[in-house]
Amino acid sequence: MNRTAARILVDQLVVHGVDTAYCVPGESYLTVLDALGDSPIRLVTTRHEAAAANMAEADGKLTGRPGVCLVTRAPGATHAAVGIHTAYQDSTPLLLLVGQVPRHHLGREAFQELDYERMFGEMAKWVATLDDAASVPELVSHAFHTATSGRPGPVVIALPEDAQSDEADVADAAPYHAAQASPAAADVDRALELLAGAERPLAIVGGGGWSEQAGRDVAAFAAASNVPVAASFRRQDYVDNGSHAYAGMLTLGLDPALARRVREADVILALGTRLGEIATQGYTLLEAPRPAQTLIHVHADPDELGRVYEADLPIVSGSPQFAAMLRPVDGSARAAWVEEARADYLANLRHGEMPGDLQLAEVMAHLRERLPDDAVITNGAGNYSVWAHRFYEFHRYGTQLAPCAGAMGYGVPAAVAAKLRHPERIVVCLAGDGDFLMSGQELATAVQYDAAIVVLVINNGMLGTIRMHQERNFPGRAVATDLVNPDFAAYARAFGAHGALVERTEDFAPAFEEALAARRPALLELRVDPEAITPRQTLTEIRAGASRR
Ligand SMILES: Cc1ncc(C[n+]2csc(CCOP(=O)(O)OP(=O)(O)O)c2C)c(N)n1
Ligand SMILES: [Mg+2]
Repeated sequence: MNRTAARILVDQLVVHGVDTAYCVPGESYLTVLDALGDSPIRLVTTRHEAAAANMAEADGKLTGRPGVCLVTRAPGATHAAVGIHTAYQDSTPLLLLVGQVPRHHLGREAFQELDYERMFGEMAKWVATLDDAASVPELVSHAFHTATSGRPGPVVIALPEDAQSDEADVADAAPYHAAQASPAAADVDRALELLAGAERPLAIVGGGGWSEQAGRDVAAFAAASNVPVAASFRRQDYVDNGSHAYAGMLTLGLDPALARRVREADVILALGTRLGEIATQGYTLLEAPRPAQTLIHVHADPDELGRVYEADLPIVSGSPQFAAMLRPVDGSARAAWVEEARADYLANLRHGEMPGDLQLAEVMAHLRERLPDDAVITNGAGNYSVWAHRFYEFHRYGTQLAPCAGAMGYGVPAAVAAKLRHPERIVVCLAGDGDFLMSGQELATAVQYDAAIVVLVINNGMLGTIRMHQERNFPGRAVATDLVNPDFAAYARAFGAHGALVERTEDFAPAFEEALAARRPALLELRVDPEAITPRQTLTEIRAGASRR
């Protein structure tokens, strides 16, 4: 039976298990939209393509399957690009479907034409153009396999307007199976031998393609073998933070004790992580290219091994596949090493007093106690996130949605996607005053689709992160970092959400309960003192320190 290419495409999405897609409609892909209209896929209309792409990215992080996003030609594609870049850096499976000019206009710089292969060439694993209706099952199957196999990442398919209505009689593809390498037994033996012989071993977990079981396997191995485990940047939910061997995360605002521990380690097992710029503090904790520590580097993508670091034992493997092969080794001689690492981590959870009536650390400590293990925490970029990362604890995989790529504007869309995926869970978005307004319009999407998220806008009246860097590098000179903000609670209420202002620490807990009880999207503006720029130092202290240099 003949079907249009658009219908075949949508049927393939269903075959591959897609149940939700995020879009901003456009006239360039009407035929595909129409085919979606009577498919079982829930199509979520967002208010900006960056948000649509970020929602798809977050969904990909949550499910391990490609999140799906549809946008129109160049204006939609360029808006969506930030989500594609995040998916690339965060190793998240994602499929972007983007409208394209009719084939006979290609190359004319027709209306809103862009060459997506060039545009997305550096931030997608694969960019393709739909040309032949009969090849659509193969094209889409290839896209799903590419997005999920090896190091996961984004794939882009361009949809020329005229090609969408071409017809063909072709069978559907079979559902995709992501392919991952497993380690050779001899390599696992050698890795365990190195770890058994170490005096001060350390595991660092991160990267894409993780699983809840991988977290359990690593935690069990680490506790039984006395190997402390650190999470890399924004991968804090990979291993239960309550487990005995968990030693903290390699993040911005890194705990100096953990930094010391990485430097002092004699054997490092890097599992899944690329050992990126943030996790290695600018490639210094492990010196590039030849670290002082013996390095076992396990990664799903052979191209990552030896790219920066010369590993003593490079192993091509998916993280769950490697974790499943771990067997306890005798680490009884180094019990103290693990206990110290754990004590340092717990000490770093304690906070001191910072200026202002609203102590962000206490808010985070409250959330740590109050929220169930399955609550999802999202954020974008900004110094406020340092509190969230440091003072919150994660116990289950899939509860932290935070862009490793560091893009502002991620938190609200990610929260909406999380709430639609897990309506029964509490979803809290943390956003800065700058960060929030890069995607605050998505409160409309939250209201429209009944996604009762709670957004905490941490308002310090500035782009605080950049101000901090200015005070360090150009003390006393704040350029372009002050913000005049709207009344955030009123803004939320204008969307039909619950909105309230919190100015003192003691008012937070009741305001948070009220926000949850509202059973609709809610926003709390947390007004904080701009002096409280990090949990360790005030703005004045940073300026004074820099002036003395
Ligand atoms: C899309 C994007 N634009 C710019 C930046 C650079 N940047 C990083 S943090 C930041 C300021 C964030 O301000 P705010 O959300 O108010 O958080 P604060 O640092 O004040 O806590 C900026 C501009 C970025 N990371 N992403
Ligand atoms: Mg701010």
